[in-house]
Amino acid sequence: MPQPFPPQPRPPIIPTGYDPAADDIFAGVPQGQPQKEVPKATATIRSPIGVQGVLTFSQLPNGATRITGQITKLPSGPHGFHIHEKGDLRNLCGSAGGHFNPESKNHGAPTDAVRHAGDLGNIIADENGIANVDITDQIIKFEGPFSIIRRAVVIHENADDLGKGGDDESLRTGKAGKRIACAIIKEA
Ligand SMILES: [Cu+2]
Ligand SMILES: [Zn+2]
Repeated sequence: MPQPFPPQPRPPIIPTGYDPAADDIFAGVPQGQPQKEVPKATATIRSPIGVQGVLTFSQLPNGATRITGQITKLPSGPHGFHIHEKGDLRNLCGSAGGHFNPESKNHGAPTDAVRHAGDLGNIIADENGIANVDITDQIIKFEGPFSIIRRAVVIHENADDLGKGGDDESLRTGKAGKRIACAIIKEA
């Protein structure tokens, strides 16, 4: 009778890269304290047709900008929502100039690579005319060439077509129609 092979002793399994000296790297680092967003600016929306609200612009730990707030007394439905170039609200927001566009690009959606820095898409008012705004954007900043400080935030009468309207005007403005409310973005 042949003898079965005797069981071989197994070598101990040592994960590669394990270094006992490196297993306490979190000592002394405060745990469970998420970094907070920092409020940087506010804009108090006003309008000849009664649209109003306060927007807060904050900087997130990853460098993105978050815009939150509630706008009331809007016509229900979507409304183009942009940063315009100049902090000048005269002529019913007309003096605020065009969309903030430091790179001379075409108009687009906030998620497009080709967009104006000021292109923040649409806000949507419910049947009671209330829009709860919560937008996080990677492009607009609080300093440098993409700074929105002392520029204008503008709400339009109609929906922004996000540059998909198929004509030149869509690539310039999104054809969102009249400006119905605006505010200057002021450092908090
Ligand atoms: Cu606009
Ligand atoms: Zn635009």
